Amino acid sequence: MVAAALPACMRAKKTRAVGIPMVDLSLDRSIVSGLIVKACEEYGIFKVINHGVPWEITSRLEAEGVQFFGKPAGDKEKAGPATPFGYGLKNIGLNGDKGELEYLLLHANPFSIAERSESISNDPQKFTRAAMDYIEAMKELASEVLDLLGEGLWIPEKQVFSRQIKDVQSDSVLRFNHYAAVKQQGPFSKGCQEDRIGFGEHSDPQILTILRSNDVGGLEICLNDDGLWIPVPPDPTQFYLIIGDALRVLTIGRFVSARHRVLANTCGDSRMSIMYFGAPPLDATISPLPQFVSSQKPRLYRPFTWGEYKKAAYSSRLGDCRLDLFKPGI
Ligand code: GA4
Repeated sequence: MVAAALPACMRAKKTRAVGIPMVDLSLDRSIVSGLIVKACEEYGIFKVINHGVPWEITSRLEAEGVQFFGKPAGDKEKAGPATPFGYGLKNIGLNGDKGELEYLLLHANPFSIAERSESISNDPQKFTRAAMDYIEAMKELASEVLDLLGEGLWIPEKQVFSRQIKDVQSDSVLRFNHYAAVKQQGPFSKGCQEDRIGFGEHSDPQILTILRSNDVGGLEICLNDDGLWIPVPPDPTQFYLIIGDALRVLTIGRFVSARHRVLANTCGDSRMSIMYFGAPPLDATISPLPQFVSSQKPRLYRPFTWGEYKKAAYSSRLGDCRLDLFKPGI
């Protein structure tokens, strides 16, 4: 493939120092809603501080993740393979994508968590409690941010986004990613490799992602077609919110679904991140809200359900633009 045919981000290795927007959720509602709308339009990612999630909830789940990834390979494999849920090692999705990581992918439904916990932990009830408390906290945070977005966009029914992820049938997902540090060994080691792809470039298909990592970096976002990757500094005490494709479609492209990737360096420490992906129920229709459609901004895609979009995502490769499949006439 000629270099020019690749998306700009994949052609270039350069990075750019840009501050990711940071929003203090304890400020006045009208200020916060304006700030997050702007961040979603310009970046598709922002950090929240004063988020109200108790540290105890985050640290308990982090400890469960550390304990799981610290197990012998044979024990971890008992929780796999990830098809798509379960333990995965290097294989991402179902179509041959690879990354330098191991992960646990879980449906956020309480019954599913309780069932999976049996193969994940020696104390399944403790794991289930930690995961469910975290998921509840993430659902609350995501709903609050989505309501603020509804307000900032002056949508009459301000819970139009949040009710999708609050629905008992919501298809939300919890994910742990572990990028192990590879220590340099022996006299022939060639130093650190700084561009091993941990998780390749993609946008998240869901409505909203909440990401939290330990203090090891690696996450980068690509904003424009300028080929520059922007490092996202790790901050274990705060959360990054990332706009997914579904919210991009609902706002007819007013919000950007941030393309991101993770580099796994061979020097330094291991990175562990935990993501909550807030999704609608499988039968929910993803179609732009009427107030965003006009003759100047016609709808770009035919209406589709979250289930259809998820199926398209799982039939594609990581970096593919799955939305093209929903253009009228295709
Ligand atoms: C990206 C966001 C979430 O991690 C995820 C991923 C999923 C998987 O790893 O199983 C996908 C990927 C993600 C998008 C395209 C498809 C599906 C791997 C892949 C190649 C859980 C999700 O929902 O979509």
